[in-house]
Amino acid sequence: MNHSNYYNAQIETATRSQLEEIQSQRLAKQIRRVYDNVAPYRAKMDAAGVSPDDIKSVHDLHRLPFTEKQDLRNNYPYGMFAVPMSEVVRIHASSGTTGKQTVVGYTKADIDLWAECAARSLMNIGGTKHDFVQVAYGYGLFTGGLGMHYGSEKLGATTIPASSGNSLRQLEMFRDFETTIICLTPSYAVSLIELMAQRGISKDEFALKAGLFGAEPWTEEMRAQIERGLGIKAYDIYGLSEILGPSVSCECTAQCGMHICEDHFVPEIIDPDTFEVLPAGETGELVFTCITKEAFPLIRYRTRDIARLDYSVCECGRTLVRMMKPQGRTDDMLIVKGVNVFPSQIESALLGFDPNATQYQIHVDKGDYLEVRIEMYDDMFRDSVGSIEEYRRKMGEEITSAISVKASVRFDEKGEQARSQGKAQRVFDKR
Ligand code: DLL
Repeated sequence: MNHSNYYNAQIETATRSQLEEIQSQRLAKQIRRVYDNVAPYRAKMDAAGVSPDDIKSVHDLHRLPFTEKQDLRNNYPYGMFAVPMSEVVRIHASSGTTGKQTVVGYTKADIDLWAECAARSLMNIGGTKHDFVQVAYGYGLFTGGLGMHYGSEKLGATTIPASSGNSLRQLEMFRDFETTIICLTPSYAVSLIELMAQRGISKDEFALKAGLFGAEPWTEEMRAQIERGLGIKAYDIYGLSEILGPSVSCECTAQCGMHICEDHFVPEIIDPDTFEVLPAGETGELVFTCITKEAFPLIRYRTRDIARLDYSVCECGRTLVRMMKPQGRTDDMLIVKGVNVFPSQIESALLGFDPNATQYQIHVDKGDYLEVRIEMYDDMFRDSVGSIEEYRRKMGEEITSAISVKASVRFDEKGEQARSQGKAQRVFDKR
């Protein structure tokens, strides 16, 4: 084993029992802390009849009550912080689609552990201090920009704080600053690839080798498009503000699931209806417990993301559990004519049929009628896909068979749909 491949070899290659030992110690301490310092947690634990003394190991986790987004709203903005605000050196916030935004906070030590997780992510994909890392996630209350920025600096790479937007400048920076690693949302990457084609800019002008793409669901088919369009390896990175931001988990060069920083975040998979903890390998809602964070340590937080965990040792040598690509959020799941539909299923079918149909929207109207609107691109009907009517019919069939509910296809004019510079809005549910 070559330890120079890991940011923290001791943790990243620990045996399961070593990891559980570390997790258990940290969890017990954390539960005592939150019980003593966070009134809503104390109330919840008292109501559930659990005392901090009952929590001695990770195997006791299931005894603790869950935390949900509503708890954060009820205690807006700082009611669930576990340290005095004088210890909080930064806050971030996420708006979400409904209700008040969620405010999260970090102590100095929290920022350090976040930077380490983000540095691990970059190292997972072969990053070193010799890399030029262009961070094109938005900087600001969104965690993407500053999260990856600190990680890149921690790794010692040359960090380019581009933020998102200003797309032509992004491409100029790729070229002039000799960017080797990029960090941005997959939908923004698609917008940049399109701009390259429009401006006659070739990927050969760049020194890019890899990218960390996350903050929204994306499919294997989309990965293939991004890899082809930019001539790089495209890796998946996951996170959420409530738990940390980017780098809760990240793929390695094996591209087969994202290693969770389990020394900081203990994952569970539950059945979202019965709340029962599911056995390893089953698909369900991802739940995280923060065992080291000081300012905002959520316990058994229900992410609403649907995923599966794989505890087998990865070919990269890391033992940290891998979460498979989240299928989507329970909140984003559409129920159309009584059938559950994830937007990612539609993306897979769409790009499986036509890899260039990367600009699309999903519309559902009051009559439960599902329409996929695909933006036209140059030469769309020239090749194998056939005439416009043939394309519409075949694509409709592909999507219908993937989601088991009737879908129709409509073409939008080139340039009609809004381009993403961050998280793309794909679903327009008018019901
Ligand atoms: O999106 C943090 C982040 C920034 C992750 C940059 C990766 C890269 P939030 O804005 O709080 O935080 O949104 C979190 O986005 O619960 C998932 O539903 C979704 N999400 C994040 N990463 C992925 C991913 C950031 N790789 C929510 N695949 C999460 C699928 C993702 N969904």
